Amino acid sequence: MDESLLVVGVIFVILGLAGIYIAYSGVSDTLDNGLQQFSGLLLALGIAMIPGGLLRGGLPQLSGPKIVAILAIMVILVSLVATTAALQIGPFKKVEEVGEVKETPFKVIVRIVPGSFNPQQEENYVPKQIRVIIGYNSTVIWINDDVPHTVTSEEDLFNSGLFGSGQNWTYTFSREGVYRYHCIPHPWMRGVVIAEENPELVASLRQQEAG
Ligand SMILES: [Cu+2]
Repeated sequence: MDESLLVVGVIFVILGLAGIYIAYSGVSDTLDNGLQQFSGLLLALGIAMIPGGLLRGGLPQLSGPKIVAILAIMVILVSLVATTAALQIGPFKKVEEVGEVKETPFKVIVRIVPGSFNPQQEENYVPKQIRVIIGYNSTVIWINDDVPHTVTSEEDLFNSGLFGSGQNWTYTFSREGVYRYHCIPHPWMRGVVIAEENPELVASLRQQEAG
């Protein structure tokens, strides 16, 4: 057994896991990507080192306080990972599927009217407020007839990026909620999508499609 290799491996695993959990806890948006990659690398290195450390020079003798301590640490780490996986928290948190859902049979159009770039003009997103039924008409198409604009969620749930005159951007809402949005270059442009459930309506639509 090569104790120093084993200890370094365990330390790498601890640091790697800590980094991954910190990155997924949402402490810092800007750090996240780099931290995730670096931590993943540390974790992989650590995991590769542990068997090397354990097995170098013959099978380990499972006695002595050091090996017991290292085994205890590994048991704690494995249970931590298993618990968070079971609870679906931290890195196991499910990714929101908003935006990856199928377009609905009916669609609602919001126009970005000419002159929207002008803060003095009241009309920009027309209509400013819409109500949609999830699965029925919750696919919304923004059609731009003006200079480039964005459709950007106040809560970072969606962002069209800039799209120019004559272009459009489509987004399908799949969960109930009040979705406020604005335009990044022209923050006075504001709109809201109210998405509601109506299971009866969606069910009758399915029946029509089937029949
Ligand atoms: Cu704009």
